[in-house]
Amino acid sequence: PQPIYLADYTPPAYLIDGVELDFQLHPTATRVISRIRFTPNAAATSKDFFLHGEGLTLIRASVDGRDITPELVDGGLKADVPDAPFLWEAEVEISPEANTALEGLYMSNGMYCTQCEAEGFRRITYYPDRPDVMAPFKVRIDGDELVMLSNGNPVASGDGWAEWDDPWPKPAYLFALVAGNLVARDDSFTTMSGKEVDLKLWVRPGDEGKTAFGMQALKDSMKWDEEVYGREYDLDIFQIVAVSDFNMGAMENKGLNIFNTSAVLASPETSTDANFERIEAIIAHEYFHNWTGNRITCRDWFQLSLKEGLTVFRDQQFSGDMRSEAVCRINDVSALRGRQFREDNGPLAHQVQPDSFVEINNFYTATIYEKGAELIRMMKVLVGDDAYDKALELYFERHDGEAATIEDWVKVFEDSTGRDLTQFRRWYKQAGTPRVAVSEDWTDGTYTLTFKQSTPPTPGQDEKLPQHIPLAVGLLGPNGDEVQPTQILEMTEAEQSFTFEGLAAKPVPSILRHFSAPVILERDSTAQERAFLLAHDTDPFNKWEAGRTLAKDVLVALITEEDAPLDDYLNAIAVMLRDDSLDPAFRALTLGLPSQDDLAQTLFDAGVTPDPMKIYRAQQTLWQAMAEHLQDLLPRLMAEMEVTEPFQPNAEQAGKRALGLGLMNLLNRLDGGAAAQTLYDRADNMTLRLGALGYLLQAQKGDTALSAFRRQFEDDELVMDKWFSMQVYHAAPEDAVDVTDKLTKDTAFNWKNPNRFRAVFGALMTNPAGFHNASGDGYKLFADWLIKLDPVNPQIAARMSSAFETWRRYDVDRQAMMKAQIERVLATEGLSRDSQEMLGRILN
Ligand code: DPP
Ligand code: ZN
Repeated sequence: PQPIYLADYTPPAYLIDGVELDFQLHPTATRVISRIRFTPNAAATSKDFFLHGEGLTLIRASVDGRDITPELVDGGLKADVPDAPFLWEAEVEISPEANTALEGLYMSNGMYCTQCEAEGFRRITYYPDRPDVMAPFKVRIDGDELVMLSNGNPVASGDGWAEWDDPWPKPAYLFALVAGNLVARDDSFTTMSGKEVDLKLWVRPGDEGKTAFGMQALKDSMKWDEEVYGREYDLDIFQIVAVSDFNMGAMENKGLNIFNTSAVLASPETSTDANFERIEAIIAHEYFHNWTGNRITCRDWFQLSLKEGLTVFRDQQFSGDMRSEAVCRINDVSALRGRQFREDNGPLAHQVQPDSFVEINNFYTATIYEKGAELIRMMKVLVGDDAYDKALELYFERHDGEAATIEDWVKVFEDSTGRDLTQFRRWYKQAGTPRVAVSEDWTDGTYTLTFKQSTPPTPGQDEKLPQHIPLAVGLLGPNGDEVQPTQILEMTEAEQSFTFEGLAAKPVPSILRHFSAPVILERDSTAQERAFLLAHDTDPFNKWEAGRTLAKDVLVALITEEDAPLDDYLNAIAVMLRDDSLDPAFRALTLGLPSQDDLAQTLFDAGVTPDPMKIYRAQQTLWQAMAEHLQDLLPRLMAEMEVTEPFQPNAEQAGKRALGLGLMNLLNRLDGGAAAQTLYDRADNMTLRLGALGYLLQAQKGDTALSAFRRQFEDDELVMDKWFSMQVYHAAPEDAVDVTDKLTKDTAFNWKNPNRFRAVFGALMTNPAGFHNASGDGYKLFADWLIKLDPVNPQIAARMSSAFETWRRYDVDRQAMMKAQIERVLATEGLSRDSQEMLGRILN
């Protein structure tokens, strides 16, 4: 497959004044009639008229009313058209039912729906399917569905038809159509200028009881975007539709967001606290796209992070305001390290603004999203909060209605603050995670911190230049008082020193507070110093980080030296847990251990070949030691974490449940599942029920609960996803592959449904000791299923192939086995471009 290059960008030959679409719905033979008013683009360098189209049957086409026979070419059509405004009309036929890739117009549970980002609209009709062509859309839908929706405002409807009008020019990737048997939760929102907006959350009949939380999250998001960014909603109606078969979490189509059911449906009986939190964040994310993504969109897909990085940053700010900022930050950084650092340190590493791609769907990555958000966070730290607000004002003012670039974005910051961000731009163009090594010096009352940065080579980028890194640093005195409040040190050189004068004694530094830059900090430190920071740091992120590095050091020692002194760690954790002044959610996070994948990467970076079983056993050993060390504390603390009020999915209750369950993880190792069984039997919400089920599975006592769980929830797809994933996730390393294999043979394993597929195989990815079982069976099973899924849903197959992205970390036997499986998938006849690109990159 041929790559597409950013450097080859040229402006569109024709722009569009307006689009009218008529859909005559039919499961296997939908007709789409388009009327498009084109105008030659004065800025164009070519006059060639090309429309994208894939899998379309062209019935007829005309220009200004005269029938024409366009030349059908690979990926679209060409035609001779006037060098003046003209009307293009075409009729095509498509089969939504045959569309299993879930891109374009497809059917999910008998309901019509669309997914057009990035390049799905070309599967609906012939069109310049590129984001820099923006147009207002009018849509008419004919069909016998109860509810028929599209973007914008409703115009009129009758028996068997409905018309919609979206006045805001938009690129085709934001087009949406939904039709089916749906019911709505209705609400309304009054905007800052007093405009009343209808809100509708559409679900299948039976799911009405799971809509309240999502609706509240939407209203909170609308209010927040007004208060914090001054952004008001711009249509008479805002709609969300929940769809069972969906490749992504959700999609920000103008005025008609389409959501994976997992990203919007919620109830205490069926959703965990983590689900509620994720749903709130995704609803906010998609809503925020209305300004950062829709009103200002991307010129081309190389600019994807322009909208995604910024919108992730905005949703992170929102979650921080709605919940505990410190806890949200810790969770965001954990996710960044778990997914983005993994990506950045392996064969799939790429720039936040890539130079080329084969299949854009492979670039909806943690780097574009989460690292992109970190870059914006750093810009805010560098310019300051007020300057950030001013820059955003200018951004909206200058680029509203445009398809913009990342360069436009950075320029706005330069113009509004007067700062030169030339070096900062490297963050967008240089892949890989910088390492920052720290050393200190204390001489004659002067304290000096010296930082050295370097970024390891990434595929296609051997040479790395120094980055502009904001390092938030504070200093603590020997008694634990803060002697130097947080200060932003701007690092721009490969090596740089900063001095602090006037200190009475050698301080303990707290570096990279609030995780002020997406780097790996390398600092040799003692357990005592880490414990000191865990006890005294005033920055919650670094306080947690101190506990995490303490745990990591202990685990690495357990893995590499078999025996390790645990006392400093255990004592520090006991002190932390007993500290009632700390938020239970914070304590729960600090009680957690670094993931097996994180440990594998850490070992690899230190030149040690990670052994997945040793990593697994080290975790188990440490948990057992923690359980024994803390056993007197457990009953009292667990009792304190009981929530007596009725269930609320808020941060306060969620924190108590999280700590309660974290403690039960320890107790479970002492009582063999007894407390977990009691909890399972009396749980009245999914957080506790699922937590208890996990511990029962861990204690190999899960059979009864599993059957009961299935009986209770077998009609609930989202809960059954949990039933599947729990079994794989909690399977012992030697059983995980068999458990997975057996589940794929279950009658309820509807593998064409992305959520169900991910429930099973995503869980296997998060059970590294199971996946990397020395037999290689995990690799083989995984590859078998990628081969099976690829022709049906290439996007998901390609995404899941990242299970193999870390293959070079491991020992020669595992490497050989993984390589053989990657090559076997690659050799599959007719393998999608998506999977070819991913696996090809992974291999090289
Ligand atoms: N729906 C995806 C998102 O919101 C892609 N735009 O990130
Ligand atoms: Zn997004």
